[in-house]
Amino acid sequence: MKKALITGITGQDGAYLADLLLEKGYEVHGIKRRSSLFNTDRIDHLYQDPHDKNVRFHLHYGDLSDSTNIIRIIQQVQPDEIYNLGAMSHVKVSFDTPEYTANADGIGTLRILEAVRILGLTEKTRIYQASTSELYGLVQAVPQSETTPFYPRSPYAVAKLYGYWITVNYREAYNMYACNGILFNHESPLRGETFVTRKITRGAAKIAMSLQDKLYLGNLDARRDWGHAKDYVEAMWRILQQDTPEDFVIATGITTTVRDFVRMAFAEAGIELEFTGEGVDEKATVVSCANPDLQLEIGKEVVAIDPRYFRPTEVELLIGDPTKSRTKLGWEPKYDLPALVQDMMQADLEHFHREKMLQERGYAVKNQFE
Ligand code: NDP
Ligand code: GDR
Repeated sequence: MKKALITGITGQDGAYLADLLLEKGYEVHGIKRRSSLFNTDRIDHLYQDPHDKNVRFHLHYGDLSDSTNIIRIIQQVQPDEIYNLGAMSHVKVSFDTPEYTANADGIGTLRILEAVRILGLTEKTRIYQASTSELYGLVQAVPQSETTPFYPRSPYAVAKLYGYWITVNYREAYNMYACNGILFNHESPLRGETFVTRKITRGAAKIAMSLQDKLYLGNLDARRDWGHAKDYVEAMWRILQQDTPEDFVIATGITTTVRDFVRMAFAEAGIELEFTGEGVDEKATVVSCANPDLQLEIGKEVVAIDPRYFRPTEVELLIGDPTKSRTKLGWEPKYDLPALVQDMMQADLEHFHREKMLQERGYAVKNQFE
């Protein structure tokens, strides 16, 4: 039985990847951080009682900023594959916590590679590094492929640039099976609530349920190449099953503005929007509502701009070239953007429908921090 170790198992991708590897018959080990509240919501369905026989899912406390802990866990698990997904992954927040981001996302990658080298596991253990389309940053050429030059535009992207190159360097210097997946944005109903797609689907669902008045966003002109996380974790696994270690771009090849994502999300709830105004004065109002159960006035302003969500330096356009992954990995995404938006909206509409019923019966308190 193959053993996999996943850092960042409590995150969006960690949860989908753990599902996939368990289905494939792996023994799966994950590193979770200690937190004052439970942080395992996304993987609770995978829990196996450690007292049972043949348990194939194990969690270890740890942190990418602690080398001793990383070395000890890798020594104990002796993994065939390591998926390094742990990271401070929010681009905007990385401007607030640049040093921590460099430590976790940059040096954290080095810690994994060094642990494998120190423990003499270079021939046994294959390593996947979660690299990102944010490396391309300021547009040099489109679509972006494995050979497009990088120009990172945030402390997050700069930290990930170190992670990318140290992975390449360890592959070349020590003959390790270490690969970068340069993944473009991928989303799902498990996406963190402050990334733009999930913020939009949650906002649209809450506005439809009259649980929220307005959704405040930043740059609506930004374009992203959005896919579904379920498809992208399959690509991660395929990258580690090749004969020779290489780096791959994983993307759909289609780019869409944030504004159009907003339109599509509201349309899933039967709400048609019209955008007017420019820059910070841009807003979206309701033009029609196909669902008679929703109490939404025509003309109501439901989306506005809050400059708080602008970034000091922005990545305006991402569009990936998936040719290499399609030809060499045989990877094809199953979800297109409309299917992704539908999946996310259905989940959030269901969630907030329940939430509304609980609030109306006095069983739930509105979370003011949302
Ligand atoms: P999430 O933010 O959902 O998950 C990040 C995970 O990393 C969480 O489990 C988090 O733990 C953990 N983590 C954070 N800091 C540390 C640390 N210091 N030590 C150990 N673990 C830590 O991200 P995604 O699942 O979306 O992304 C997975 C990886 O892929 C990340 O590295 C991200 O940068 C990268 N990536 C993501 C893309 C995307 O579009 N989703 C695209 C390209 C790359 P906790 O739950 O406790 O916070
Ligand atoms: P990104 O994702 O920065 O691409 O990083 P995010 O969803 O945060 O932003 C995408 C684009 O939307 C614009 N935007 C807003 N973003 C947020 N979060 N909130 C808003 O209110 C808002 N309004 C507009 C942003 O300016 C940006 O242009 C994600 C992360 O998962 C990284 O870890 C990963 O490496 C990259 O995707 C690929």
